[in-house]
Amino acid sequence: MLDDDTIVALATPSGSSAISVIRISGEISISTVETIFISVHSGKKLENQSTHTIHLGYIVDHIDDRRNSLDQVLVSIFRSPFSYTGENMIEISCHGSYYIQQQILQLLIRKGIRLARPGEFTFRAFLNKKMDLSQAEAIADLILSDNQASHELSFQQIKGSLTSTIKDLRKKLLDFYSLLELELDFSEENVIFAKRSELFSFLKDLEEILKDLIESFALGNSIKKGIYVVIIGEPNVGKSTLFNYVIKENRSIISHIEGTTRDSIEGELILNGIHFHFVDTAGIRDTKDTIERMGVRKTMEKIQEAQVLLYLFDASKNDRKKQKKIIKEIQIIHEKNPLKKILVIANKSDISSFKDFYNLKSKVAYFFEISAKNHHGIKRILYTISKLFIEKLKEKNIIVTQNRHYEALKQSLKEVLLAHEALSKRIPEDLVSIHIKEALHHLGKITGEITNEEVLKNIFSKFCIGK
Ligand SMILES: Nc1nc2c(ncn2[C@@H]2O[C@H](COP(=O)(O)OP(=O)(O)OP(=O)(O)O)[C@@H](O)[C@H]2O)c(=O)[nH]1
Ligand SMILES: [Mg+2]
Repeated sequence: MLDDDTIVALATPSGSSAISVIRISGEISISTVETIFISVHSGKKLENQSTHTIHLGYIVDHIDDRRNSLDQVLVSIFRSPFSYTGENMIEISCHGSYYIQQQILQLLIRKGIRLARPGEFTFRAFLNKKMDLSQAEAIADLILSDNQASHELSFQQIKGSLTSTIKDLRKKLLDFYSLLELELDFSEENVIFAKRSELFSFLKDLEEILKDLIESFALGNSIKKGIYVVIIGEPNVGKSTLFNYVIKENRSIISHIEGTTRDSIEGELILNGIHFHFVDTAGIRDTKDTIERMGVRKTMEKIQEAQVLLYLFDASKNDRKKQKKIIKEIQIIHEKNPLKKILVIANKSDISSFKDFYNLKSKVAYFFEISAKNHHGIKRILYTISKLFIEKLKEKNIIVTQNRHYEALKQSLKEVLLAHEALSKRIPEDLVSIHIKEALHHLGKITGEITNEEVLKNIFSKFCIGK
């Protein structure tokens, strides 16, 4: 799978900037750059320089034509195996003009170096065992991360915490597998190599660890993609007023007319390093208006997407009967969506004389009184939302963020449970062994110890060129 030709790509964005970096990786990278580089110190040869050194000089079309230099550059040398890809590598830092970038690239291509495909540098690093697959995937995530939380998640994965947990589990499982296979080889002698009690308790521990990792995916995935906070409630309770204030933009129309918002509108906010998508929705009510009904249907869909629901009501129109209705509605939403956090918010406290929310407060997990119009009490809501996720993040040592890992963990858990069951029912050893082998296989897919070409292609095609 590893091409042995030498590749080049622009590692920085194309277009003007202060500096651009051109990366070259492969056997002939140093010797090729040698043919277009003249050091400021006459007679200095790149081929004779040690790894991890930087050299100032000029890029020229022909090494003998010193007068027509294209740019003054810095050239960094990384010799195999001490480089990102594990191959000989050179990075040329040139001035960031589109013309210079293209000229240097074309010069190198004329010298027999080819343009890299997306993710090819990292792919080579993976094939040369500089990193495993989960670390390579985390690099793609790191480049895309736009907030502190998703940055932390991808960086933790690059450092290899998921890798080392999976490798450790796999090694122990492999030991048991080998012993069980040995027993099968000696089946006529009826000997036991793998202690059943130890295997039993290991499978139990493994189950717990896998369940924990699987569970962490919901959090990891929502942090990577941004957490959906959907504002719902009857018409005219102040949803759009709250929404506009939170996202610091007048995105939604506000009016005293019921049914003003007809479509759901999204706005972004980063709170304590976590990315949130806030969604303003059409107020929920029975209506004959076709467009408004479509809006209400859309609100119902947005509720499904949400991790957090802000249920708003008008405190100035509150009475005990209304409170009963609210409690009932929250209960229904909660039963349908047990994992979503629901924050109940009494708005328009500035004009409300009704202060007795005791019944309601005691029935719901989170209760706030605010005035969206006067911006009172909103900070406390935002603080509560971000705290919900920061605490969850702190609870977990490792958080799974990739769908591919999540699927592999689920398949692996299924096999571990089957192995456990087979063992407790005293089903013949060879069946236990088959399930353990399958569990090993699925765990191996995460780190890339077991892969197929299609999976690799898919993973690396998501990278940008130059990474
Ligand atoms: N006094 C007072 N009025 C408010 C407050 N929040 C919103 N309003 C007013 O209530 C009316 C409705 O506000 P919106 O934000 O449009 O309400 P909505 O829930 O988005 O309404 P729909 O889009 O129709 O579902 C407007 O006249 C707002 O100015 C508040 O805290 N206090
Ligand atoms: Mg509205």
